[in-house]
Amino acid sequence: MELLDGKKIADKVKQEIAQEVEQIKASGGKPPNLVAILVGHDGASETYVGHKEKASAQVGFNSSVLRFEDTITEEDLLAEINKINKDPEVDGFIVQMPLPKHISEQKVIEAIDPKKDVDGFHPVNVGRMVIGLPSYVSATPDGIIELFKRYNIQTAGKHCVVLGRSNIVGRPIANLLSQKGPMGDCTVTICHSRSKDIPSITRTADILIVAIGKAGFVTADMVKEGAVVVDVGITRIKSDKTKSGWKLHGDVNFDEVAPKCSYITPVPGGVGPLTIVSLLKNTLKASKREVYG
Ligand code: L34
Repeated sequence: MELLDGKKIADKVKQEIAQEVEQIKASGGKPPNLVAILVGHDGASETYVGHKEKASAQVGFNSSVLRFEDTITEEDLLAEINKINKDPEVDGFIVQMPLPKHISEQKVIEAIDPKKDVDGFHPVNVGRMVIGLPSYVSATPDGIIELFKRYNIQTAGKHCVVLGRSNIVGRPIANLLSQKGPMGDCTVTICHSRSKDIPSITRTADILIVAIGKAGFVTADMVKEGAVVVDVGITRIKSDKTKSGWKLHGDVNFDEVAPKCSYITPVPGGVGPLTIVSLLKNTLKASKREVYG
């Protein structure tokens, strides 16, 4: 069993990005500029946006967080998004999800200029991704592909089972892995809450990607010997054994599943750090006008 060390790979990719930013600056260009909008004070969102800020600084980007209270109206938030769409100084921006219940996430996503949508959530980017046109690919699926590339994991002809059909993870990763070409050519099965006999399906997976948000859902009996297992889930459970008072749990019961795997991601330190790095990659692309010219 080998660990897919997301932290290590993320550090390497950040170094590569930092070098490129250095070159841009050396030749008189401006560093990429990323803005993150954070509404309210959700603990996990604060952590994730904090990581995005820190990583942006590490690679030499300009970045800032625009904070709003969770009392902001949908109308006002949409107006703020419009301002950033028009701001020539901003290359890319994201609105951290989830949003308070009175704000439509879909409306917010559709208000973002696809050219600045470095989350790759806008229907234009999703549609372009699906048909293989240049696009911003959402960060978690892109991070998983990056991890496979760096560990030389073969995908062609493999059966990949994806647990979960969310717009930001399950559906796009299933799509990417089924596409023609390197890091694709998988036979893909998507399972979800209405699937029947999930264990009998996951047992046929050469590659198992789990993104359902249920701590410890995948147990040893659900996994084939030698499978590659990617755990996207992060559930915070109260604990008196950690400094922070929280322990993070993946969707996979790591201790019992890991011995059966050829490769497996840990939580934390697996997919999470690559999600951050893929956002940086998209922002660099945005500043170079690589996707839309
Ligand atoms: N708009 N909303 C928007 N874009 C995104 O790409 C996200 N996501 C998801 C939630 N909402 C979003 C993230 O940023 C999930 N996500 C995310 C980002 C970073 C990490 C995990 C999820 C991460 O850094 N994970 C660390 C542990 C962090 C901790 O201590 O809690 C890890 O090692 O897995």
